[in-house]
Amino acid sequence: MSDLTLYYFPGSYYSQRALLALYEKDAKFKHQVVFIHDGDQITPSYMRMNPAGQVPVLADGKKIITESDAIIKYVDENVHTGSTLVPDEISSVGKEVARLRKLISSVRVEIMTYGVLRFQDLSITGLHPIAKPMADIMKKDQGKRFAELRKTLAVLAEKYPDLRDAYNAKIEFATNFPKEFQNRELVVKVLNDVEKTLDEIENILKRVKDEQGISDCWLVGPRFTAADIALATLLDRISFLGLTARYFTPEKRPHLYQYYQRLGTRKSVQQVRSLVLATPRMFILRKLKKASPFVAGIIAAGIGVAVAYSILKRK
Ligand SMILES: N[C@@H](CCC(=O)N[C@@H](CS)C(=O)NCC(=O)O)C(=O)O
Repeated sequence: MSDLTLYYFPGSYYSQRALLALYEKDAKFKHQVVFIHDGDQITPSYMRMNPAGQVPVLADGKKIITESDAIIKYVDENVHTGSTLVPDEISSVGKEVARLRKLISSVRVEIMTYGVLRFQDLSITGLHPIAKPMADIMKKDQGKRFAELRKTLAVLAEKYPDLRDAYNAKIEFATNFPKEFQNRELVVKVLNDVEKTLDEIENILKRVKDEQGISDCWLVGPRFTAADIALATLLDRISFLGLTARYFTPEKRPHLYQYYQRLGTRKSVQQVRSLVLATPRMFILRKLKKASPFVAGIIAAGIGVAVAYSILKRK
């Protein structure tokens, strides 16, 4: 296993799960950022790799793995460093990891995310600054945006007959999804349902702590597993949407609150968060590159020189 490339977008929920798995296993991999808000994922070359037109995708040489759960499994089985993320379901730990992943994945995170971006008053403390520009676009003319997307997809479906079904499936999604996240009642219900899921998680964390007698345990004990990867991305998304004050504070779900503080000290989580924070820089560089590859090269070289200079100065 020598030639891994992850196609992802840093802000994407499922990409973050794949990234966490790779970082947890200390895997060497190439980064290929797919700008999903610019339509990179619907280009014919990308759709041929993943007909769902979604991130993440893992390439291992010529082998392509789609779906974050499958990527986590693949990385776990094929990268022989780090600890086991998906224990065999024959064991009781394996069964519990599978049960918890299912529970956490039952949260309708797309509706939660787009719904709160759309109805920003549902956020308690305000969106993360990185989410703000996107939320503003969504507030303005999302009807137009989705209509334009459907038009583009229809043109592509016509032009590339081998991908017609895949593009048509995306047109269907682009027709139905806006109806869901623009339905305020549904968004409120999804947010209320999260309370129930987190109540269950809080009880589990308390039980594991009492039974195992350790205060710094993860979801199934001392070992960080794929269940923790699922929970880490959910909690980061809650924070991104300015909802932590609603769901976990020292008073409300204190075990979950402590768990979240501990997540922040974990290297893999820090690595993913710094990629998310670097997104605006990536956007600027991409725009420059599109405008003029020559100018972008000079700017990138300039950044390199400045970084090298500051490192030398520190020595
Ligand atoms: N079931 C897929 C879901 C992937 C997914 O929904 N990806 C989103 C970003 S989080 C995406 O690529 N959206 C762009 C699009 O659908 O066009 C997985 O687990 O990998």
